[in-house]
Amino acid sequence: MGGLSMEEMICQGCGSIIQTTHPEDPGFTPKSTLKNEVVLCQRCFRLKHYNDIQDVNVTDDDFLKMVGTIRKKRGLIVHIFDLFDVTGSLINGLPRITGDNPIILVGNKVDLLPKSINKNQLIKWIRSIANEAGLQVKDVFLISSVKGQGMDYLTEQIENYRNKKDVYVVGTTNVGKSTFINRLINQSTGLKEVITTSYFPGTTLGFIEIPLDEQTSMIDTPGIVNEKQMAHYVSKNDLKIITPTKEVKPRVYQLNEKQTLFFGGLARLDVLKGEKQSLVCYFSNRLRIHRTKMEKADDLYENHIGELLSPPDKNTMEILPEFTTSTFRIAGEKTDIVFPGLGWVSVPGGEITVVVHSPNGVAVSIRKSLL
Ligand SMILES: Nc1nc2c(ncn2[C@@H]2O[C@H](COP(=O)(O)OP(=O)(O)OP(=O)(O)O)[C@@H](O)[C@H]2O)c(=O)[nH]1
Ligand SMILES: [Mg+2]
Repeated sequence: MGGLSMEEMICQGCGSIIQTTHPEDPGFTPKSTLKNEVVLCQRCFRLKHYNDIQDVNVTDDDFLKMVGTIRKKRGLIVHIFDLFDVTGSLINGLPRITGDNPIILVGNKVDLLPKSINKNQLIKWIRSIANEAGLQVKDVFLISSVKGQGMDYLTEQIENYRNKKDVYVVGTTNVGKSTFINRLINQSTGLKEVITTSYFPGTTLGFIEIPLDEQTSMIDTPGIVNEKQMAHYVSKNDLKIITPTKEVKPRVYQLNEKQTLFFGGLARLDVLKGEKQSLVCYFSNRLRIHRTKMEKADDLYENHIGELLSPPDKNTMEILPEFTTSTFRIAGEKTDIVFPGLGWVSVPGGEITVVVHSPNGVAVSIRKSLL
């Protein structure tokens, strides 16, 4: 067997084809590095060593096309999604992309949720959301790829469900697909951080095959871009603020009728009607929450968006879509009001009417409280 020609070299970090001619395109690396034992593209090298993201010429459509090739393959689809952003990270109509291959759903980042959360309730809610999204799934799992929770059980179950076939790990950008596979690699070989990961969406650029045995592999894939995700409307710096990195601490606010909460400047909740209540807010601990009177809220927003009410910052205010509002009348059951990609507010029983404001396209929903 002859040596690999350069065209066939794949960057181990992101799955792109290594090339030495187009710095703006995926897989670029200076010629001098080709003699290294492990070849990383320049983008992966910079991400790894300087945590600096380089934009490349790849469109959302390129990713979709690439992942769509799975339709013609046979294997188990492991659809990873983000438990902190279920509605933003579940892929509607996934079978259109992955064909009629069997699917299991894996909710990642369980470490971010409060420990007191009811796991069965959570799985039930995920199943109902999956149904609405047109997803028929074999099973649902909850894991933390960073902390390791649920990993052993999932590994066992993947072995069952895959029927000696390949395993395709798919999902929206940033849900932790590569982190998940890195953990598996680490468990079986001791090697650390083999695949490049980062808090920026769009890190993985091509398929990365990790052998499971002589015949079959687990395949990391580029994330699919979901326009409904809050992540697309904030700057890289703001993304750091809204993305929790550890268990979210509940923050409690007593709200009277005609009072308002702002979540940075990215979302807003008004209590239109109802007795005084304690609203419990579950958001990244770094996202500022601001309480005010409803009558002052519009002015406050006009005058202080990008400052007191941030994120967004002065630059990203421009790309943030206008707010749309929806009204929810809640009675009886304890209910969560979910702001996709940001967090949720838990409202105790009682009767209450709330008006929520969120960027157009990032639709707020409600669910039976998970706590
Ligand atoms: N808290 C927490 N963070 C996680 C977990 N898994 C991944 N992350 C973080 O989520 C971010 C994205 O992780 P990646 O593994 O790069 O995600 P990906 O799905 O491969 O993303 P793309 O390649 O862009 O599609 C990183 O900042 C990870 O550290 C987890 O279990 N818990
Ligand atoms: Mg990845």
